Amino acid sequence: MIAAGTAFSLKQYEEEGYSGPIQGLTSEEAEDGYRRFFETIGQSRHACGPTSSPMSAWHHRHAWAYELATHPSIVTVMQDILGPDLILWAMHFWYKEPFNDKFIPWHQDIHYWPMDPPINATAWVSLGFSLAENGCLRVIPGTHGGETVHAPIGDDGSAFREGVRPEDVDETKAIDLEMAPGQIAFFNERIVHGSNRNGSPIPRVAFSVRYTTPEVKFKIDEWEGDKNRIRTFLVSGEDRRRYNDAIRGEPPRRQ
Ligand SMILES: O=C(O)CCC(=O)C(=O)O
Repeated sequence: MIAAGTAFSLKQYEEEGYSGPIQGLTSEEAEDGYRRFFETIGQSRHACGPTSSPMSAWHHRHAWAYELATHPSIVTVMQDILGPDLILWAMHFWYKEPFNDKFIPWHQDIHYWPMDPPINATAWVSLGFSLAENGCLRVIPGTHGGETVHAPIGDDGSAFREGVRPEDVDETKAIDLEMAPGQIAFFNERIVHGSNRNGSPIPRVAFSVRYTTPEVKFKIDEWEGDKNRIRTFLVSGEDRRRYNDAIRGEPPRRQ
């Protein structure tokens, strides 16, 4: 069931590793993002299907995506979580077309990232409807206490090669974060989360943005992922340390 967006709770975020959803975007803003998403992948929203378009770092080149990534509803909550000095470092669109058989395995984000120290808050923003039927985001509250071993999944349906081992996951505690357009959930770098297949005709269109603080250094040279996906943008406050000047990004200009 989709809950009405409530206020962000820092207490819940700290105790359970996540909070939300809140109603962060207006329905017009969500609709605009939804439309631009399909425009960018060159598909009609009414006849959409699989795409081979890359889904990361659109905020490096599209002003509308940068504006979504730095929406005041996101920045205000990030300031509550991380403090006044905020660095936006990643954005990824999570699209599941109708009847997409891929699932996102249970995982902790910090397992994949080159951050030292590992400090991150993610905003996961639903542009359309995210429902159990189309594979909404799922979290297991309270699993952010430490890092858990990740191992190969061994299932062609998994969107990631590795995830948390089944014996370390208590799925009975999982929560479906069903969301209406414009709703946002916030979670930290250690909470165990994932999502099921889209078994419905409803596309699932969402994006996540990742924020950190200037005290974090990206060990970009050691990272085996696509190095172009990580750029640091100072969104509020100051960066006195300048650890990541070599990968600083420039916000795109509106055309
Ligand atoms: O969208 C999903 O189903 C998974 C999202 C996710 O893993 C993330 O934002 O870290």
